[in-house]
Amino acid sequence: MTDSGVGTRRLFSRRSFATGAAAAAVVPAVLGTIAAAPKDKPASSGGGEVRNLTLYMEKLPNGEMGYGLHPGQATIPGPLIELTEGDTMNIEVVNNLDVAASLHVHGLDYDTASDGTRMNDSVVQPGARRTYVWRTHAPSRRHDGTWEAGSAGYWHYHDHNVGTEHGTDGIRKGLYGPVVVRRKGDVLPDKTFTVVFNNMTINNRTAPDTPTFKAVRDERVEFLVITHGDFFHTFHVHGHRWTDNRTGIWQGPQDVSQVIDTRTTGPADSFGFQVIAGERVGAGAWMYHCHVQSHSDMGMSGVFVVTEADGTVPGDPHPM
Ligand SMILES: [Cu+2]
Repeated sequence: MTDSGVGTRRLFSRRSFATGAAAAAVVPAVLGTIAAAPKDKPASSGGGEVRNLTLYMEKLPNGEMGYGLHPGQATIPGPLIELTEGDTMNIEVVNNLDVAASLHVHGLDYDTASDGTRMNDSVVQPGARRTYVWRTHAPSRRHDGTWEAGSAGYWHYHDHNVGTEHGTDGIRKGLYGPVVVRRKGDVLPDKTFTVVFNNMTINNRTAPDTPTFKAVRDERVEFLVITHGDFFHTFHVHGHRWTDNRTGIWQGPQDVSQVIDTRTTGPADSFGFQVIAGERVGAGAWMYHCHVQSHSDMGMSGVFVVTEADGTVPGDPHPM
């Protein structure tokens, strides 16, 4: 008990100061209000808004690669792209890399021309730009009476061309990012944290350089977990649990979904959930990590810091 407590404290105290800015840099803001379509613009085929976005693919100083919303601001993971069912997103991708690269999304509707593969001539040459179109839809009844599910969910995008025709090197070097499609009426989080298990890293980093996620007690926090690479992992966060359904929010006594605090995840898998920071457990430094023991020991671990409203954490000698 004492040993683990001391270890956590030391990790937490150092990280609170040393990695605050870095942590913020790898958790880009949600794109809640991107170029909403004016009234004279064509409506989305899904009945929602048409939005336009520009993404820059760039090399980072250490040789990694990332997507960013502005030149020189690429991050790993790339920016969170948020849509509501029915929306269409036109994404102009500018390739500032020295290799051909692309944008491939999971879970949304797109034509083969927007699938990001060289097979369909859907890649962007160095110095060039290309617009990918993502569509989404709400649940609906088919003509035969069965239901077609909507696009709502926790998804992700990544390169599909660097290194191999599957983007293996691009993904390994950081060309990936989160997507969330919401259903109208969904409860919105106060903040979203993206955790990407990419081979033996979290967001291409290992402890103690993994992201520190910060929230104030009682804030509604959303985690979006994505896996890439060659291994299976188990996402676990201390002190918090969620429902294994689309949103992580329990729908009431009729909801038979399992309540969990760990979930196994494999390559290209993605899921998300919302929790109330510190609910029933209080403020504190709560670990999140892969629960495959050798993986956590190799650095697949980070800290979710829940502060009191005044920014302090009980027992912490160095309040933020
Ligand atoms: Cu793991």
